[in-house]
Amino acid sequence: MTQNEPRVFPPDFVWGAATASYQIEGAAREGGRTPSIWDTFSHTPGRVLGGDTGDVACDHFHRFRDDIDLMAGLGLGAYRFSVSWSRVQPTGRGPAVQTGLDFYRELVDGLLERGIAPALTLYHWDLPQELEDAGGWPARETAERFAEYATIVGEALGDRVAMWTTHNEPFCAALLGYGSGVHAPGRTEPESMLKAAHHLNLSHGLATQALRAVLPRSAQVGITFNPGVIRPFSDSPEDADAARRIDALHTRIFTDPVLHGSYPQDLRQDTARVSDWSFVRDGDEATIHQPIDFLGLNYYTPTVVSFAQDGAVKGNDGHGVSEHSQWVGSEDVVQFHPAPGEVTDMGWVIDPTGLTDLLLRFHREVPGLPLYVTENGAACPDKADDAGVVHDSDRIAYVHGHLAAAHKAMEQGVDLRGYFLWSLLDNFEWAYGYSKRFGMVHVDFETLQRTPKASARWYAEVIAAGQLPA
Ligand code: IFM
Repeated sequence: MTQNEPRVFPPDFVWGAATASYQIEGAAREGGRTPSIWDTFSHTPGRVLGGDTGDVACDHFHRFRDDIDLMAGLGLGAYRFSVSWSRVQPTGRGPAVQTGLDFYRELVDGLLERGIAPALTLYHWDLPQELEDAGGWPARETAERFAEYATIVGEALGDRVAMWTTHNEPFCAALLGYGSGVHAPGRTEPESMLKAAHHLNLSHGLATQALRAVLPRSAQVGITFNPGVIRPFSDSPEDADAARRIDALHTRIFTDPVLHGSYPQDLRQDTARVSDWSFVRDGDEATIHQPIDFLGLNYYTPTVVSFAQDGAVKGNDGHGVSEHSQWVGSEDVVQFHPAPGEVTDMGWVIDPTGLTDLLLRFHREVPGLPLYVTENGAACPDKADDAGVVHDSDRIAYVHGHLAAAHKAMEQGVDLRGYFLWSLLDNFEWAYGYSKRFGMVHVDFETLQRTPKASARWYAEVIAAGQLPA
């Protein structure tokens, strides 16, 4: 295919957009909802830029009907959202709260009425604070509680939601939450980080079993990862080894047990000085290795690493990986480098080839498993004109480039079923608060008014045409 030909997607390709509960819902203290770790973290001075919190966020809890109208106006075929555990089972134990479940039932019904398929994620990082107080993800019991929560949500919505995801980016929940501490709950405990990763994996296995027991047979169950696209700085064997170490810690710590049923031996060796991994019990890896119906992949930017000559861990890849790479191996051996090229407002280099590489990797690793891009998008320094419209040609170029990269992977045989743009709305970007805008719909955080950006209109045209313009 030449540069000048439009890229046509299959007629049943799923065109979606994604959000997450804590980033958009607000209504933090309504309907019996109790604090999650992100409520606690964001209310702790110094944790989130500008002291921003998700107390109000986009107020989607009250405005979800308007937001569904916006989605319908764009012609979205699917909407990926997450459920707030604290809203449906406030203490993380025991009976569900009906008002919480009613909110998600109304949301799902509203989507279905407009012909938009709901794609539900059970966990996008907002653990009920009570469970964190009882030990959080480093505690094995949290995995068991998660399976109970999965049953509650599965029983409530299984008759109307066809696409179920257990976790979004467990990398962030474990490594950023318990390793580097830049995300909630803000702990910096190397062994807890590894335990958290294992219990997130275990909870995926247990929740998948729990969902299968209550969902109709036609329901699709999967998980979303944000695997690193790790590139060695040079061709040297030392830099290849640095890339291997970070790939193990960032990606294979999750993908190997989930997709293949065992932890990588090299990861166990690399991390031997912080843990003997005795928290992995007999049978755990088999439990984690449940059959899944699809794999969700999130991609934003690649990571470049090298061997650090002087043994120091340096640089920052923008994800916080560097802050915990010091626990990989018996010596501190990895240096992060800024990848060359233009960057988004997050400082993340724009490199669509990484998406093609990522899709091809998992196409080869798990042949026959349908893939979705469950997140991809750009934070841009948006400026509204006098009419309040943002002309975000930078975001359009980013999405265009990445859709073309996804199409290229499909030409090479990748079974890619859909693409979810991150994000529908500007929202609470975790430790960056409201300072970073990823939305294709602008949100005025004073008035909460929504205004579609140029990218929203562009995406609607792509969806309507089912193809990317040349
Ligand atoms: O906003 C986040 C989202 O919650 C998870 N994936 C990455 C996005 C951009 O940082």
